[in-house]
Amino acid sequence: MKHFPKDFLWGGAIAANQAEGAYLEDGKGINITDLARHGFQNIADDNINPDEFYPSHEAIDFYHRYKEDLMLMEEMGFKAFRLSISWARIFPTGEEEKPNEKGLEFYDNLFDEIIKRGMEPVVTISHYETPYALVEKYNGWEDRCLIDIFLKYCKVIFDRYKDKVKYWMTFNEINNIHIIPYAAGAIKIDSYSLKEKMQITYQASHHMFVASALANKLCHEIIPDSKIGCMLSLSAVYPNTCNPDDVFEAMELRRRSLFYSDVMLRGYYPGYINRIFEEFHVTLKKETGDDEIIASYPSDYLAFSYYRSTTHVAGSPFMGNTGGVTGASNPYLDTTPWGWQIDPKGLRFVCNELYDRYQKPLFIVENGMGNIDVISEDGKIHDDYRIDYLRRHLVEVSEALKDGILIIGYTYWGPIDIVSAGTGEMKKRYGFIYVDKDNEGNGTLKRSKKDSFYWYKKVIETNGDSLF
Ligand code: BGP
Repeated sequence: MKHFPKDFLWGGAIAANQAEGAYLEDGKGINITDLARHGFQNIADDNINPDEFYPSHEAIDFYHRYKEDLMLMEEMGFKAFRLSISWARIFPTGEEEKPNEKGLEFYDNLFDEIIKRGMEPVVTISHYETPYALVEKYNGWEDRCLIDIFLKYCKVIFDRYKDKVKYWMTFNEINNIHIIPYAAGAIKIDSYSLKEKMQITYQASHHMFVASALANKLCHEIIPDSKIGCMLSLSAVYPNTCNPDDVFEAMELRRRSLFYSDVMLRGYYPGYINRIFEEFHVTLKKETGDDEIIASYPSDYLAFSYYRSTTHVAGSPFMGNTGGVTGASNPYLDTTPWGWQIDPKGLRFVCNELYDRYQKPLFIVENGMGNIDVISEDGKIHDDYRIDYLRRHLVEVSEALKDGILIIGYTYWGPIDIVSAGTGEMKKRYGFIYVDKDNEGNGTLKRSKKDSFYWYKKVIETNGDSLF
């Protein structure tokens, strides 16, 4: 039996705000990341401080160098390339009457290049990149008017790219609105009480559910042969012991995330959420027709990121499951230098868990290892640790396929070094391609291949057989 199906979408994934740079070029507006100097785990500035250095403003200059970068992706044999459209390039403040033609042109050229190089573009419509003006004016998704603003943006990009892009996803890691609300929901809630935070977060989530369902509808109308998914952060959650309290709470913690895919894939609010709403005194404002919209236009597939697993001890606070927030340490697992527990089998576990629950295609759109790369005396980067991480995770993906799970593809996170979302640094590198740039902005931006580049190329070339 072959390990991977022959049309498996091997590839890599990046986000505009972490790679493009050119943060003010060709009419782009300021987006939320442009103000997050130290990444989303920290408080973002209200204005750009001219005396400070913002790594994402130039990032790796993908905006001007994408041709060279895509040539390297082609050399690795990528079948798919996941990227996001920077919303503020298309609508600088979100509310212009007409889109910014220069921004649209940029993505036209970019998609053409991706296709020319034999890859399927996989597009995230909103990857932590909401135009900042919408935060200032409406506190982002707290305000229902974001639904129409978002749909106007969706209509423009669906119309424009209908012949080029067939795979879409609406919001990156929508469930992360609970751990990084500014990034995932464009809401600023730091100064609020827990009760207020929960109220705003769930209300914003509701608006995003309606927006996502309507975007699904629009996408299918404009691009009949498209697939549009939801996207969640779904690293595994384990109970710390077999104490039923640990086991039960781990399940409850998991549900805080699965709530998002439950609504977006099944099309209704699950019963268990009422108890959470009661506990935090959340009163959701829904309009007539919202429930029908959510029920009528579910997502076609479930895309998710998987980096690690979290171990939960009963009684400890409920946290998210990625982005650097960790639960108890797991004595069976090693960690990355950023403390993320390396758990390949957890990926197989999650694939089974999700497919059992939804029976919808899964797309692993983020998985990867952030590490400190050192240039050796021979001038090269011998990143065996990354190869080992990847090999072990991909073996588990093949096991999940044998378990009967429908997985349409795997896009490694950060095939080229980019700015970290959580901490805003360059030092945390994921790439198969090294980019000569440091945390302070020094470097030539030159690209070079790490050992993992050749290794992943071989995996794709043999459709996974070289793993064994
Ligand atoms: C996910 C995000 C990505 C990304 C990745 C790795 O949460 O979708 O944008 O960067 O995590 O996180 P980090 O960059 O913090 O290492």
